[in-house]
Amino acid sequence: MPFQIDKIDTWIVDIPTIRPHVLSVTAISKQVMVIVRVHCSDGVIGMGEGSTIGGLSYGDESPEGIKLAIDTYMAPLVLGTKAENTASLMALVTRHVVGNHFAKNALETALLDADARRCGLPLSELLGGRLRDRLPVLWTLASGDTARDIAEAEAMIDAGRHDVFKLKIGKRSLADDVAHVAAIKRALGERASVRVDVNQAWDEQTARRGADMLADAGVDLIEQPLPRADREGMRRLTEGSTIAIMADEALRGPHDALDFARSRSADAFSIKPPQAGGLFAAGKVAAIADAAHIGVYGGTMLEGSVGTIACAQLYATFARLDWGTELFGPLLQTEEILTEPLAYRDCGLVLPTGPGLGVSLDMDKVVRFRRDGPARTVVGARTKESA
Ligand code: MUC
Ligand code: MG
Repeated sequence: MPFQIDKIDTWIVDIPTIRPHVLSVTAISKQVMVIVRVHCSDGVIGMGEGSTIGGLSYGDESPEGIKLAIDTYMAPLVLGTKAENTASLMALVTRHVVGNHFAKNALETALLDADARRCGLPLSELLGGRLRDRLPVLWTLASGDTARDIAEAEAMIDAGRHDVFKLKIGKRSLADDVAHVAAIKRALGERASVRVDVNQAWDEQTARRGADMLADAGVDLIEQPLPRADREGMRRLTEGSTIAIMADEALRGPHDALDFARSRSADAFSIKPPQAGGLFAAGKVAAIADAAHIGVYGGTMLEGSVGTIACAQLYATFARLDWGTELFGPLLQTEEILTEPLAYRDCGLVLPTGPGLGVSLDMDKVVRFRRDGPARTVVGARTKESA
């Protein structure tokens, strides 16, 4: 049934985190997301999210830039056009807009959410079909303090919330980082798997020494140890390491994935729709990993609930999910902007069964946390809205 896109909202929403989250490239105390809502002429509204980590500290796009790219360049292309389907709209956008993967992902998600709601199907069914109803979810320890991280992990294990932990390292000296990781692994023992994410902070020689030391400490995996451009280094490291090496920031879509697979420059891929350029593109990255016998992992940009559930709808279609997922973003935030929070249980996330993303925005909360201050400037009509 033909319909057209009538209106696109893009709102920057700032949500505080429950504690500082320290990475090698930045430390954040709030998460910033762009919430996108696509209003279609048949009354259907789809939503998506564009989140980055620490403004421009982590990637090439900022929340402000995502909003600008959608408002100024993408929305005029799709507004008022007779929408055949999301693929055709996104092909149009891609013909006119180079790069801007995070913004494209946010818009594509909103369009796909609208399609799936219109069909009355969970988004995962449009993305190939759901193979699992629950995704394993790890927790990232990144307070910057060893004792606090151990206490946090112990509490998570006792509560049955997580039993796999990722530690953010690379900010301190190698010796200090290894001492930090080893202390945590010693404290948790066999009760938990421990992995590290270096976020590109090492050079190859440091990475080689680090991999040996972390193997001795009982660590299972090292994520993106080298700068994203150092593919040769990643290849040599993967070949020589006894611990699995995962590519993350280096994977910006299917072409990178193919290159990594051909040269066997990683043992595992962190699949991220925003980095890949959308849910379709991320699905292709996963397919390449699968075909190349490379481990599959469901990554996060620390999205809020909308972006997280969009990723979950895709990851639920993966035949293999060797390293689980890190879809814990909403749990790091002090506020929930959905009418019903996501269901985290037994070290995992339970997929919703409703149409589209399967979640609804709590407009009171969105209004309260919108950066442009509608809580101050808009009165009335603050009702819960089923998006
Ligand atoms: C990344 O590099 O993986 C995921 C978890 C986390 O703490 O940071 C993100 C980004
Ligand atoms: Mg990473």
